[in-house]
Amino acid sequence: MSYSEAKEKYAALGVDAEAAMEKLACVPVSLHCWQGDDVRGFDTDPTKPLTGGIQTTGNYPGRARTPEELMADLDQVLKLIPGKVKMNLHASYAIFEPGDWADRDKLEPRHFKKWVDFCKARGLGCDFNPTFFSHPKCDPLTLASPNEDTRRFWIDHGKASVRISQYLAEELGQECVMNIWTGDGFKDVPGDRMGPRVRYREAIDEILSEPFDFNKVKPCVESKVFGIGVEAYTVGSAEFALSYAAANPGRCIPLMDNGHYHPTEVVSDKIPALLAFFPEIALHVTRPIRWDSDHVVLFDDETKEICREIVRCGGLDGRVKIALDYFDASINRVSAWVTGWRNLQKALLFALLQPMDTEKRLQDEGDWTGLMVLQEDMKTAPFGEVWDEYCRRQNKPLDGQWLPEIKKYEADVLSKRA
Ligand code: RNT
Ligand code: ZN
Repeated sequence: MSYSEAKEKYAALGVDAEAAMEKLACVPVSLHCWQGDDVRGFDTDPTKPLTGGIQTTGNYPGRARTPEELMADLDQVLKLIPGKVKMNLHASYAIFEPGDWADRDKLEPRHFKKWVDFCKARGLGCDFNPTFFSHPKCDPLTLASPNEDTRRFWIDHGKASVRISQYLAEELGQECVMNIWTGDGFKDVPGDRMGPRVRYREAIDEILSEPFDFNKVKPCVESKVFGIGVEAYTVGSAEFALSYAAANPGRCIPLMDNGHYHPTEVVSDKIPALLAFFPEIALHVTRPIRWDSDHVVLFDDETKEICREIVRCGGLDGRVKIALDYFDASINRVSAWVTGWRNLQKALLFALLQPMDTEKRLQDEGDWTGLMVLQEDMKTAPFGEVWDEYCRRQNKPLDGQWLPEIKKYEADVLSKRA
């Protein structure tokens, strides 16, 4: 079947394939820098293990070890993915001139100047994340620590991050989503659950007292159910993060990572619930397997359902800030980036190609028979033809064409990294 035949088939169902492709091409999605180097960053000893309840597994050769290597890998990714890219940086990816190393509480916008140049040269916006993990000042808590000194250090890091986010937004002319996530929590049954949460709330209050323009910087708090080594209790639980955002309109928005809930909960269903109250929300799209496993995003049912809800709720016009968040060290890292990105684009395009007006009408009329049949029919509609056309129009390789490029890059570049 050709694209024009596919387009006709969709048109007969009341779906405009041209409009779907045009819409998707304008939706920014954040590409996480941390897939390229297993969440190591450049500001601490790369031989030390990750802390904060997150972990990468695998030792596939070719991890990026320097800013230059990471940027080269990102350029390889950018050649192979359609859609509108925004970078997503962690504070630990600061780039220091010789003799200008700064600890996280002393970071300055200038430490991200090279990233600004990178983004400007490629027309990208940039999101930002303070890094509250994998650092000697984790005691092991950060913002929720009972230790005044520890808390002060991490609050100052958060404030520095607000200033850096404002700088990124101003330099790049696009809003900067600044996400606060800490792995603060306990391995075993706590003796005090509220104390750490009150300290966390007060610490975020202090961080967000740093001046910023809410039109440019979108602070969020990301919740989590548990992490490795912090199985019993997480300070920034779902209720905590959501309540913080609800209590701070115009200052903070909620962020949901679909790897951070109990296995039978789905973020797809939470999106419309939150959008009934919050003007803006943010997402980390990942693939959980049984727990927060941060696997590469697939074109699977829940990814499709998440995208369907984003589209249905009008989230593509800025209300939903979409970011990828996974890290796989067991396969070619460039391919992990490309696979997850392309699958999210596919899921968004697939969502844009659903006859949502008809579905809504059938539901409101109580025609559940018709709705089920229509939804099942749509599963075999000629989606692949539209996807191929979308890639062609963006001058990006079709499925089946990009892996050879990555293999070549692996042979020429990645395999030479000892
Ligand atoms: C961890 C959170 C967090 C991190 C990144 C690196 O469980 O999902 O978003 O993955 O900040
Ligand atoms: Zn996340």
